[in-house]
Amino acid sequence: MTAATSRPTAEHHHPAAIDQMAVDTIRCLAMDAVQQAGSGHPGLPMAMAPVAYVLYRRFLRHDPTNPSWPDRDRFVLSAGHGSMLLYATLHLCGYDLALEELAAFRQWGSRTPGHPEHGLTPGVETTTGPLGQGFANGVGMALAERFLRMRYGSEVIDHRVFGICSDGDLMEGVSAESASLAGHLALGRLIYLYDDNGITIDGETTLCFSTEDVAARFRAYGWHTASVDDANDLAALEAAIEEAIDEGERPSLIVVHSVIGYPAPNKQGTPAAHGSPLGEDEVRAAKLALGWDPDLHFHVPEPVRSAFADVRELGKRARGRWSERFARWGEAHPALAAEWERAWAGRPEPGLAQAIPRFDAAERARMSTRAAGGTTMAAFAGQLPTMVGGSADLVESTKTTLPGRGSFSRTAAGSNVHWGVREHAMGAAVNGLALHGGIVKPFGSTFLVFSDYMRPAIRLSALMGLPVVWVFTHDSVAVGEDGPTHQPVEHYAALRAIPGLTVIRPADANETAEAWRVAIERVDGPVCLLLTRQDLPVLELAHVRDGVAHGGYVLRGAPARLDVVLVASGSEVSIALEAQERLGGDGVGARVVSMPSWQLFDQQSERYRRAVLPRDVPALSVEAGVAQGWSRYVDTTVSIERFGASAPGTQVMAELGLSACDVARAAKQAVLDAVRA
Ligand SMILES: Cc1ncc(C[n+]2csc(CCOP(=O)(O)OP(=O)(O)O)c2C)c(N)n1
Ligand SMILES: [Mg+2]
Repeated sequence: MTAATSRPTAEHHHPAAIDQMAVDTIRCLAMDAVQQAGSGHPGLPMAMAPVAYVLYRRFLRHDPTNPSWPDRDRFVLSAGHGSMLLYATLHLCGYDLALEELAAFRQWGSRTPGHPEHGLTPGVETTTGPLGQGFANGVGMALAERFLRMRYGSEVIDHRVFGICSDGDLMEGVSAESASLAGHLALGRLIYLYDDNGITIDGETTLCFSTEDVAARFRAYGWHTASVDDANDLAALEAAIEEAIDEGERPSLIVVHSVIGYPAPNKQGTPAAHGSPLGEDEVRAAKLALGWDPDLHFHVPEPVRSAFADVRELGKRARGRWSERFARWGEAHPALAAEWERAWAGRPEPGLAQAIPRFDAAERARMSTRAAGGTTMAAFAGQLPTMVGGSADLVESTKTTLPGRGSFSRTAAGSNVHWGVREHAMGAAVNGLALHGGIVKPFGSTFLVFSDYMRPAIRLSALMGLPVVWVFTHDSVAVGEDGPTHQPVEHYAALRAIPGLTVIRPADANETAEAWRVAIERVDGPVCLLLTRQDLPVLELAHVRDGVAHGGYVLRGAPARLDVVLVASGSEVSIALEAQERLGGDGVGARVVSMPSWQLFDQQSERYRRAVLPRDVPALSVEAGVAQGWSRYVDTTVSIERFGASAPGTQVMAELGLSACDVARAAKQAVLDAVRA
């Protein structure tokens, strides 16, 4: 009989003893789950159990029975490898996450995947695992909180964002970028606890990080910092968190010194505790060190279970008080309240369809799609009062300003965020805006070529199904003189390869306006708009706009006999139209299909797709990038299989084989090949 099993019931325990028992329960649940799964990360949960416990039991305003209450505090486990810390804590708090789910850690179909995934596990606010992403998501969440608080008032939105981050998080550039921005914008509702354990996978941080004074770096960013010498000192943790809350103005980083894998006697303090099960013997030894019965697995002592009842009770009361405040506020401000409801549903104000502009070729024959995008944003801005976003220091170029809506700064909650030259942080913070809720539509913009700098965040926006918009301009080698470093060629293919990301590359101003409408109306995933720097003809055809939602459509049919189909996207559509005329002159009947979006086209019926791309007619794609992937639609491709060059844009396009003449020649060859075959 061990000390643990002979312990009396809750009422005989000093509160401090209950605290300790609860912290140790988290530790044991984590050890057991990782051991049972045969994989996972026990070290962080064991060491940081006191931090999670103190946060969830004493500070976090949350209601386990209602994980999506708008004014809840957010918690972000940026060091997602420590997922068992979160799962164990959520379970104890009474979230809908049964002990069986913990026992099915990392198994197919469980709600306890290796790293936390938003939308899968109740109480998990974001998907992270790529280090640093969660940290930067939290910055976006704090930005959303400030924006909404200043728009709707603190009766209805007034909360904090807490998080735990690790050495890896703080080595990653994305956390540095976003911390710099958070400091500049004085996002004082943001409080991170840094697991300073001196260990990463490769060994001690003396290998590559320990020279850096992280706290000093954060102070230089404009953060408040504090430190706790021993992660097991609950009183010190509470004091540091209280101090961070009182700080109010600056975001806070609390450096918590911990021992990874505590109290496993042989593996604590070593990388061996990071990412693999401790082993049966070491788990037993660790449980014994805690005074627990080593034969008990997935055990939650009754006093601990009952102790967490107050978390649910307090949470319910806090949410109840909020609901009352919200109801009173709604009565006093019915119009704002209706707007709030739509915003939290991710919907625009009524009148979006009428607000989307039409472009008349008679008025303006040529226009870049970035300019059309800017005009469109200005036109629908009134329908999206909580739209927040901006550019990574290229707003003059990407033309993504919401006119009249001001800049977001430390003193004003404007809609236009100046992300600075921080693409990666922009991406992750835009995801955070969406994750927070109430912001319709968060967006980020830069040159297409720099999407590489934020690709991890784009990928996660798709993985999480977030309704964000990525606006990438300067979308081809036609940008010209800036040269190959600034000329995307592989980027269309790279973005289309991301599952769940709707990529739209409109052919003219009208397709651009329609692309924005599609983007605004999509509530379950990200949309990426690829827009040109250079002017393009404004297409006069009546059905141009309607076609976009179908992803691909017949823009201009063959005059008589159909010999070949030219399929193009974006700026190459007008080249295809020109080629069509040339071909007609030579007696070849060509149809031009505008294909702004593969993803949207693929969602159409087989019948529709076959009507656009008949099986028995040769088809040719025309796009100013690598051909990778086009073979699923066409027989032949006109593409660019190299990097671009520094020269005027029209010349680069022509030199690289993207003139109407080249397209017509390739089309004739395709017709010949089809006859021979
Ligand atoms: C972007 C990214 N690179 C690499 C990894 C793989 N990885 C997971 S945890 C980790 C570092 C572990 O060190 P630390 O963050 O200090 O966590 P600790 O071991 O102290 O729990 C690495 C490299 C990752 N998850 N994300
Ligand atoms: Mg570490």
